[in-house]
Amino acid sequence: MKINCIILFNPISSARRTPVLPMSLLAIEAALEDRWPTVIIDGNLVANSLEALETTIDNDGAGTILAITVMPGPQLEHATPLCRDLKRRHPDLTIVWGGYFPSQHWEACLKDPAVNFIVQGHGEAVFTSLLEHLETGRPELESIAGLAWKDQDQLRSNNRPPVPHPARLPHWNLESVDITRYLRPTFLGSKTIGLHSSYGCPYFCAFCAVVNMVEGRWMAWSAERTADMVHRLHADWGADAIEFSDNNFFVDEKRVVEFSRRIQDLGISWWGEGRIDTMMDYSDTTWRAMRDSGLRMVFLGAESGSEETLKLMDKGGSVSPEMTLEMVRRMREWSIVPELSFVLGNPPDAQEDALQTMDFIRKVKAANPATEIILYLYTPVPLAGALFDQVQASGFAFPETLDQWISGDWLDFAQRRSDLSWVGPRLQRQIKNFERVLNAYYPTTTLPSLTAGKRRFLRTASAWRYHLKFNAAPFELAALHRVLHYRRPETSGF
Ligand code: B12
Repeated sequence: MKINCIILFNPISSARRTPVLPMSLLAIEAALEDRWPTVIIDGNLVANSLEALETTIDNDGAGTILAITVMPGPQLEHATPLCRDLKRRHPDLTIVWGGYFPSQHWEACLKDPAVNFIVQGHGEAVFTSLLEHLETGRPELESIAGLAWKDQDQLRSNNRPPVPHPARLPHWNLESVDITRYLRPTFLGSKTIGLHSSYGCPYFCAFCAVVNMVEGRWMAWSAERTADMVHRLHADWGADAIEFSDNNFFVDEKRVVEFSRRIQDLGISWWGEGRIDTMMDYSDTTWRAMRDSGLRMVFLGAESGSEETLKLMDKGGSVSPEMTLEMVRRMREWSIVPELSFVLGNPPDAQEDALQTMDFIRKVKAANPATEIILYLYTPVPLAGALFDQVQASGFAFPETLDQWISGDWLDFAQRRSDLSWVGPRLQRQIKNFERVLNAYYPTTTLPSLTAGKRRFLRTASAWRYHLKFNAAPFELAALHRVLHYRRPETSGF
């Protein structure tokens, strides 16, 4: 086939349609090095995705590749009916899915008549080889690592692809999207934008989907390339804050110090994700360089207040509840806010596990009241290990079709808020009530609209509950949060 056009599509990724730079698609587009006509369409920015795609697809769709990035949850819910509709209208349209969801659940995706190919893992080389095959018949489909495809009535998945080194990949073409649409006001700055400067993470945490993508590999842009990108976004579009959504930005201390020094004069603010044990090993010189370069908050996986659970999670390294407390105390000295995420409700005894971690969170808050707390429920990913084995033994199984995956319960599951059998509704309510009281007594600092007065009012209204550990039926606090339009970053981004 002659490829006339490649449409790289970003389905709607949140109910609020908060536009986040579609970095997956910018990375894929850059790897194609203008060999084919390509257009990026972001469903979060167009009124009607079907109409927007229709204008780009000719006749029966022959020669057009629709390549879609799919995360679990809202993106899957948007992409599935959309692809089926487009396939009905353009039977010769070639549809390719890539990203976290199809990489982990390729069979459920490929079973669907609307989907022709799945690109698993980091897709730069995989997708390019697929396009070469579609145009010239070479390479053979079975030889393309990372590809899942239909061989007559058989579904086939080739070996996992190697993880490409981001430093050796072409630079993103920022002109391919309207950057101004991705600059957002947040607590970090008036023009905040997302960036991603590395692939992977060296660790194997049992609840994390990244492990399946990279199996412990971590590779990054150099400090120079990362800083140059920040300088450009600042100079050309006035970006004054950066959210590095790398799975683990802080793996390499030398890179972080050099990066911090290279952006120090920009006067921007930034945020990133890291590990407690890695950053506890950082020198004070590094902490000073990060602070002086505008680092405001670090997302850190504290995960649990229980040593046993951390072992069960294969957290690895030397992360411990004691080290978590040391870390929040140290960050207080550097006026950098720790944003700690916890995974609650882990088998075998979800109740005991959750109560232990909720108690631990009170110690964290006492050590550093500014600490941001994010609560997730343990949500299985297809990763062999003690945790997954336990939930499978209790009868847990992933859906086998897209229709099941886009059904209510599994959409909640994908957003880590579903009613999991080993947690049960009573414990789920206890965790929600604890979160409610915690977010009243210690309201998030990431909500610019929450004035000091409103924060004081929330704190006063919840003080008795927090000190008496009385979390049941916090309806008055729920009403207050509604009136104050309170929202948490983990559900709606900053
Ligand atoms: C930015 C982001 C968001 C943004 C949306 C971005 C968007 N596209 O509009 C927001 C904040 C809205 C968001 C929301 C959610 N997210 Co999110 N998100 C991310 C994050 C931090 C960065 C993604 C990114 O751009 N990476 C940079 C690019 C370069 O890498 P990449 O995406 O992996 O792309 C490469 C490959 O995956 C592949 N690829 C990807 N797409 C495509 C498409 C094609 C056609 C091809 C060929 C290849 C390909 O090739 C790319 C280049 O190598 C990732 C974690 C991460 N660091 O990657 C989590 C992540 C994907 N999100 C996750 C989750 C769970 C969610 C939520 C469900 C959270 C929630 N509780 O609500 C929601 C769901 C939203 C939805 N489904 O619509 C999980 C997915 C876990 C899983 N089980 O699969 C991740 C992995 C975080 C984590 N560590 O757990 N997210």
